[in-house]
Amino acid sequence: MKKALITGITGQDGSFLAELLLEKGYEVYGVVRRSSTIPKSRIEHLYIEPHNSTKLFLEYGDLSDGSSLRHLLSKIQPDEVYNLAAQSHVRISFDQPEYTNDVTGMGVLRLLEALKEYKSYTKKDVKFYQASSSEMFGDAPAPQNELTPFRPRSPYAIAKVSGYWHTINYREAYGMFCCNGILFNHESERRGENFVTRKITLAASRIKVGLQDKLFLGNLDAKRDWGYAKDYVEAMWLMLQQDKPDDYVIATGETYSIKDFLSAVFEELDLDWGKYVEIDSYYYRPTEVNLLLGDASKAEKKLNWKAKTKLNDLVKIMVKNDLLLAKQELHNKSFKNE
Ligand code: NAP
Ligand code: F7E
Repeated sequence: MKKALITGITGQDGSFLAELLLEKGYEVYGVVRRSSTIPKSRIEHLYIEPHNSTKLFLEYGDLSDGSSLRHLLSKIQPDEVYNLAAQSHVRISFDQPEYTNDVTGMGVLRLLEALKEYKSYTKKDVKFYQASSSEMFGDAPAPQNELTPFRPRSPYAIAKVSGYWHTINYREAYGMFCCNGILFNHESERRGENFVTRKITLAASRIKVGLQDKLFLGNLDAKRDWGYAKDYVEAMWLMLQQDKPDDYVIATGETYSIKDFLSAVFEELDLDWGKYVEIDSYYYRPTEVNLLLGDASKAEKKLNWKAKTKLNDLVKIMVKNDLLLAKQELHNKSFKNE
């Protein structure tokens, strides 16, 4: 039975990847960091029907703590390591640039060093996936593919560029099986609530049931190539099943503005977004990435991977989930008032 170690298992992608690997018969080990709350809502369902997983194990560790990473490798002896952990919020990286660089950039180096050391005494070449990002392209001209030079425009993007190059360097310098997945934005019903898509689907749903009357947003003109996270974790796994390690762009090949996404969500709920949305400069970034549009033809050719979920279907999935949450919230509120 194969063993996979996932950093960032409590996040959006970590939860979908854990699900996928458990379905494939893997034993899955997730790294969780100590915090004052227990952020496990995205993976709790894996312990109950229909998953009922007895092959999912959580271990404490942190990308800022190299010794915890070395300890976990020797304890678990994984076949594959997926590094999904990061301070992943672009705007917040402007508020916390040093911290973001430490976790999102240096964290990759710490993990790769731990893997190199592990290889030196076990001779085992663990396969390594690095969660690289389309943010690394910044304002490089679209469409962006594996050959497009990076022009990062945030502390987050710069940290990801460093993680990307460390990954390639360990592949070339030490012959390790290291891959970069350069993933364009991907969303889902499990997306963090302060990323723009989920912020919109949650707010629009609460507006629909009368729990909220305004939604404050920043720049509505930026364009993103948005896919569905469940499709994208499959590409991560495929990269580690190839004979040779390589780097791949993963994207839908379609781009839409935040305004387009807003319209689609409010239309799905029969609402006019113009009546509810206000612009708040707080959400603007000092430097913006205006246009991301990925060309995933290499992944299509070599991994036989293609995005399955189009934007309208993604909107439907997210709105359905968040409308249900809003209705539950309303119900709980009226129940308490009785
Ligand atoms: P996410 O929901 O923000 O999840 C981030 C995960 O990293 C969480 O599990 C978080 O744990 C963990 N983490 C944060 N700091 C850590 C630390 N110091 N040590 C260990 N774990 C830590 O992110 P996501 O959307 O799933 O994205 C997964 C990865 O792909 C990230 O690296 C992100 O930068 C990258 N990426 C995402 C996208 C996208 O569109 N979603 C696109 C390209 C690349 P807590 O639960 O404790 O906070
Ligand atoms: O912003 C604009 C904002 O925070 C998208 C991360 O997963 O994908 C994500 O990064 C756009 C930007 O995602 C609000 O200015 C307007 O242009 O949802 P976002 P992101 O910055 O693209 C990449 C690929 C990653 O790697 C990252 O980890 O939406 N925008 N108004 C807003 N954004 C937010 N968050 N909140 C607003 O109110």
